[in-house]
Amino acid sequence: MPPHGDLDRQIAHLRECKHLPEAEVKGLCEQAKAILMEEWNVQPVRCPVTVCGDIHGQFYDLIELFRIGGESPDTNYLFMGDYVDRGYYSVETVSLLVALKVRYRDRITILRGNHESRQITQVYGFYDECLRKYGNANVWKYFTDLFDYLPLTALIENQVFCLHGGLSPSLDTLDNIRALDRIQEVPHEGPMCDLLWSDPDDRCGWGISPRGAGYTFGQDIAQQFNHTNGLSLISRAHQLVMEGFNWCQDKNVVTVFSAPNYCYRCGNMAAILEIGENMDHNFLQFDPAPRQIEPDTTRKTPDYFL
Ligand SMILES: [Mn+2]
Repeated sequence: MPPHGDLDRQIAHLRECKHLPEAEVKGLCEQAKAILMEEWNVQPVRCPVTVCGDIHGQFYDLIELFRIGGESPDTNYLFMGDYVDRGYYSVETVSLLVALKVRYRDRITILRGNHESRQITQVYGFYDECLRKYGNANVWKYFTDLFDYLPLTALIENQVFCLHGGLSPSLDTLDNIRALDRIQEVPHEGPMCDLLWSDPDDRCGWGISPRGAGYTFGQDIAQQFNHTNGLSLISRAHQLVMEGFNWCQDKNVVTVFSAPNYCYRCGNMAAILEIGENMDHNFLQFDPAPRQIEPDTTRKTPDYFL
């Protein structure tokens, strides 16, 4: 068998939206953990790279994303979190992204979103989906233990700062972020929480977030952060935007959202952001992939009981 035979077989299997056996998920997460623990809180990334926002278990739309943006590893990818919850295929989605990370570690960067959390996934679908597809919570535990190792942010060519949510009043510099101990569950408050939960806002300064976690930050905050750290742009995800991408704060911040027709009912387009050889920006928008009838998610019993 070729050196990556097992992994290539797993990736081919996952691409058909078939989940892996529990033992194979365990092995995959062990390999991924060894890779992610070598990565940084501010993971350096080279251009060209294609930056993607929320996926939320919409597996067939992830396949469409790869069709539009180029297959991995031919295209370099940076995913800004929220792989699980909401959609019907969190297991297959996160399994495929983690398998691609293990197979092509320098070609794909996967950051942590606020949904890559034990607590959140117990409320919004991933936990229930694992129980339904595996009959126990082991796979949920393998993945949520792995999520603690995901990098919090990435930095493309020292210019474009990428993260899931936004800025934190406790973090003025990239070095402040580099000093965080990230290997833990997402806390309810504090700098690590803010990076995964905050949103840009039309008002100046810091504001209370309606989400109940993180903050809102104004253009003045983003401008100061970019100036202090020599950045040209903050690229983030986390918010539904109807065109799939949205410039705000005088182009100091861009939101990228990559789940078309979010939750199968929001009617939005998705987008990805290509950053080229010369750090040029190009957005690719896409509509939902055609899909078969979705499974009945009210069913809580494992498949093999049927
Ligand atoms: Mn989010």
